[in-house]
Amino acid sequence: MRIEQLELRELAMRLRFRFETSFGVEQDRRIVLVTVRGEAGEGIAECVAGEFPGYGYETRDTAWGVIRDFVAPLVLGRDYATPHQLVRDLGSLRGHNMAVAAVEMAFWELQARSLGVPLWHLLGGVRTAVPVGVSIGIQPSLEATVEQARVHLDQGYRRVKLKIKPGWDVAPVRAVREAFPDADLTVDANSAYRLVDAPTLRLLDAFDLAYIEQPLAHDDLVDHAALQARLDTSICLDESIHSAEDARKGLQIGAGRVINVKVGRVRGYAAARRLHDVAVSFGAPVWCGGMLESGVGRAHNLQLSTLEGFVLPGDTSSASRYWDEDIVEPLLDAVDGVQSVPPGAGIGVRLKTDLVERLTVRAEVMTAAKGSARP
Ligand code: OSB
Ligand code: MG
Repeated sequence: MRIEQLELRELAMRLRFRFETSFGVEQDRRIVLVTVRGEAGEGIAECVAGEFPGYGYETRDTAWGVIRDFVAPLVLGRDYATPHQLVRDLGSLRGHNMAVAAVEMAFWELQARSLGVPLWHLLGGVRTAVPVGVSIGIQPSLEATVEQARVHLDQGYRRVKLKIKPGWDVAPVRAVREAFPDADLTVDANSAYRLVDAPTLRLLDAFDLAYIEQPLAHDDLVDHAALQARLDTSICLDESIHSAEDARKGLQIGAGRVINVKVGRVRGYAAARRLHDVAVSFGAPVWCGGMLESGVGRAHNLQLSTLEGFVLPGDTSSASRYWDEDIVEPLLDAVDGVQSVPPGAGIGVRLKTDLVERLTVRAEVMTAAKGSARP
């Protein structure tokens, strides 16, 4: 399939809640959508690079520039039989995984649509319903934290993840655990601790957490292994894992026992699938993380979550939790903590084009040179 056109679009959207983590606060989001067009139609994906380089180094602007200046010239006018050929062509670009992933994911969507099948068929998924949890930002008080946990557990969510940071860790976890003795509870530090904080993190062992997500540095595996040896609770790696090879190394040295997979962070579906296979071979459970995506990104996350090894609830909670009005139909809302994978071809959702037009603050289209026959 020849790639005729790439379109970049930036949308301004406002979350229904203020989301505070150890690395910052967000509510006004800028969503970057990437559309890949060919003779057979189009495929779409969301680039998950943030507004601010607090989770990873990429931002919407670095991703935009990398796609326009480096990815587009490599893929426009090329004829790919499979997404793997496109991945190979982008192998010369170092880093910028979220930028590369967005184009790769849009091409998978295009391919699935042109074949008339859901994308998960091409990935080798095994389920059509995905259990999901929620990620709850740092709240102004313990009472508010317990209340947020209550609201979401009442809605049927299968797991509650609390964001923590130094000074906001044992107390909120104790409060929520006391209120909900049987809840599936986890925490996410987004790299806010150092190995010297091990005594504090060990206090969390008392609360029967399913895992502690990314306690140490974003680029570390070695100290995580030292910490894991001192904890009963499993460590789940997020920021530190950028590839299947990272996962192999992390699991091999015992840096954690669980992995949060985000397609954007690891450079696309081909890499996410390999990472998943590595984790399964180690007997390590994985789950699908979220990046406060619009319906486009979350529809993609659901496709990935259908793979066999995704045995823990993911962060793909309801559209109506994030947005007053999401940009896709059908609306991806969880029922009793389970998201059904929409049955349609590709990612199974359609853009609300009028709404997308209204939310757009920037757009750029790149087209293959006419008649350029590139193999
Ligand atoms: O660490 O998983 C994370 C959001 C933005 C950046 C990083 C993370 C998160 C979340 C929210 O935890 C997950 C979601 O609801 O999309
Ligand atoms: Mg995380």
